[in-house]
Amino acid sequence: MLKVYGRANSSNSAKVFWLLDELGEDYELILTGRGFGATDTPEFLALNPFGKVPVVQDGETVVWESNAVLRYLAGRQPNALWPADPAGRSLADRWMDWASISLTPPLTRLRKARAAGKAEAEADLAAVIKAVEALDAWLARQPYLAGETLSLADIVAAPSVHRWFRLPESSLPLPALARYRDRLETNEGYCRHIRTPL
Ligand SMILES: N[C@@H](CCC(=O)N[C@@H](CS)C(=O)NCC(=O)O)C(=O)O
Repeated sequence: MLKVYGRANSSNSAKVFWLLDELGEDYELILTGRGFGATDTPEFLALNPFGKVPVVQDGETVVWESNAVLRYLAGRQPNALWPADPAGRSLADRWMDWASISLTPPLTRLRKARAAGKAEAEADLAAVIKAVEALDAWLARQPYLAGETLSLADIVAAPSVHRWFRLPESSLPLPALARYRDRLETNEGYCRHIRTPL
């Protein structure tokens, strides 16, 4: 059986748990990471030299880096979450990469700085607002990031969308993004793995 090393309150692990639910895949969860199993042991570092979760072990194959894990898992069976046609796949890939590069890092830095009472990282707020405005504009055209149905792109963006709506600045009028969040909240996996633990 597939083994997943991770923890529920890790956004990158949560993406993997959600996808596995969407795919209806059983897996063995090995609770790992802050507060759970150590990531600095020789055994874990042999799986992921960077000592981070999530990691997926599928027989002889070990995959780390959450978006690579999502692509690996979605690629094992045909499914609409990561379309097979190059154009559809590229659209999902584009938004996965964009969310991981342009949305999540400034939001993470901002949240950490605020939690530590540091004002200087407020510079990241401008980048976050630019990113959520871009999301709002895109989502005014279609219900999900890569089209009419949920895809890996939504799974990657969802933790940051959820966290955006917990910031005071989320009172900014971004109606398409708010409708998107409401749409995600109708998904059982989102509620279970993203909204509840993060
Ligand atoms: N880019 C990596 C980041 C992985 C990462 O930073 N994981 C965090 C949890 S979200 C972690 O392992 N933190 C240390 C720990 O839990 O011990 C990915 O997407 O998988």
